[in-house]
Amino acid sequence: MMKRIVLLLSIFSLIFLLNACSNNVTRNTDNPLPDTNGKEYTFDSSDNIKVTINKNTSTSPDSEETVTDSAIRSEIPQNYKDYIKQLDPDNTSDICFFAVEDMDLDGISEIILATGSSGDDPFDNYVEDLYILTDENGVIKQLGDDLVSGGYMVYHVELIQMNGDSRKYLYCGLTNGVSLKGFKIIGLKDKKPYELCYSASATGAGEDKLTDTDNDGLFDGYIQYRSSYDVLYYSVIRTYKYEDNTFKLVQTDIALPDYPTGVKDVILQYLSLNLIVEQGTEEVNQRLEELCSDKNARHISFEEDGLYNALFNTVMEFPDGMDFVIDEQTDIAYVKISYQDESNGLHTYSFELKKLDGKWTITAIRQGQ
Ligand SMILES: [Ca+2]
Ligand SMILES: [Ca+2]
Repeated sequence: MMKRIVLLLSIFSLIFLLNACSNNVTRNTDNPLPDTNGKEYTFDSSDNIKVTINKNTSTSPDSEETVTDSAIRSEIPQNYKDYIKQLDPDNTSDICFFAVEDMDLDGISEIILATGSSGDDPFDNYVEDLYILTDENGVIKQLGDDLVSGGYMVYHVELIQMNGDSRKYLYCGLTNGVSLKGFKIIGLKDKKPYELCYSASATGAGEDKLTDTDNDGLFDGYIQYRSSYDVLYYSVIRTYKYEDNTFKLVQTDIALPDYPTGVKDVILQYLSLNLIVEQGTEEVNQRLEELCSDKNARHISFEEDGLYNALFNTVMEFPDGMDFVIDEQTDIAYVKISYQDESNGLHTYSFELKKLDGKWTITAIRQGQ
């Protein structure tokens, strides 16, 4: 009986430690990951004993779970603490994440340790160092470098699993502390950490989130919300899907403005959508077809032609935009545009437009004329 009480107390203290350190999902403050609905995460200790933690509640694991005394450690081994201390002697932060997990499924567990304060609120948390270590018969080694690097702060660390992939990955929530949330996912291959995915807007504004569409705790993709200058201030949602160990863009959705009335605005909207949209939704593709009926124009790569800056300057009414020469008649118009790319190369296009049912539509685009 006494042994059982000690065991239960140990389980509670381990749960408390892991919850307090890694991610307190019972707090409903802006959780960066979708609700995993009580999914149970398994931490595989170096003693090869499994301890299962129910993330959504602070109750003890089910009675039938395999738990032994040796696996229940309410403290992180001192030699791990000593090891990371000598990696960064000036770091006085507490350990905020600790897990033992065989990330790459090679049969050897890795030790994941982070210092700082990691929780759900991106603006209150800060991860200073993040390490993946190995412990082979007491010999501790670091795999790769400190995984906190790059321009954005890491505010959250968590072990995750992707759909159709039994390996474990390290999710790092990223923020600039103000207007941006993104993430990177770190995997392990041949004992080296690598970035499976990095998704955070370079503009400092945007929100990127992992998705778990069937809510089974395995992530199947991610979504990027963008509305800054990188997407010409349109509201854009890009959806990526995880397949064959890689993320693929499957859909771009845009909050479409009204159909433009003027000749110039039809061209500007067509060029803007053309630059922003890849894998558009049906609605977005339909708008593109309404704006331009010239099927051959689909093959023109305005992106390769360095259009973005000139288009941005034109839309924002800044200097160094595109030059327009417009010959507009009753229901037909001829427009020539020219602009310089960043290397001062000159580009020209000519457009023919027709007015059908009161709407201007581009009927032909010719390059270099
Ligand atoms: Ca391993
Ligand atoms: Ca899923």
